[in-house]
Amino acid sequence: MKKIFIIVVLLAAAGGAGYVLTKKQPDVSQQTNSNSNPPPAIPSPEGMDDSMESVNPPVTPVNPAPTPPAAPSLPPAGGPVQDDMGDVDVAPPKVFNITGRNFSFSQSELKVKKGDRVIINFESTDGFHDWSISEFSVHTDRVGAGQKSSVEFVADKTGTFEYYCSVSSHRAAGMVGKLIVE
Ligand SMILES: [Cu+2]
Repeated sequence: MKKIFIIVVLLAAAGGAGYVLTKKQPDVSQQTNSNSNPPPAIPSPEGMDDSMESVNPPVTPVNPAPTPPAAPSLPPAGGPVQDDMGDVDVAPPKVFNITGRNFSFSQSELKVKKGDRVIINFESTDGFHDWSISEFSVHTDRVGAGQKSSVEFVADKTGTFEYYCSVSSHRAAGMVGKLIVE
């Protein structure tokens, strides 16, 4: 009984070992392949000397770096130039489109700021009228129904001023409005 048991154990062991060996072989070959890679890496340390030498030259480029800080100072210099342009010439005028008829204006109150350039685009829709304001010595042409006339002036003083139609007794008839300069 013992002999048979031992034989069975040996056969099983041999079969198991053979199975393990066949399974391991491919693994071993793969490991050897991966192990063969490191050797080529050995020459790289020799290349290290070359790379080390090349590292030294880059030290000089580091000095030019301080120049960029000088660049940021330039944009502030450009800023004031834009401000000068914006303040003087670019301020848009205040434009009002007003119509007149017997006997009123389409708007009875206009508001602007002192120093504003004011443009009045006046059109008569009914009758013969104009748009006048004595304090600024300006008025549009007198125009009939369907006709237009414009006038431009600078509101160079503050206050509330009456604009009116200067034709006949239209002002007394109520063809008036208020220009408020703040
Ligand atoms: Cu009128």
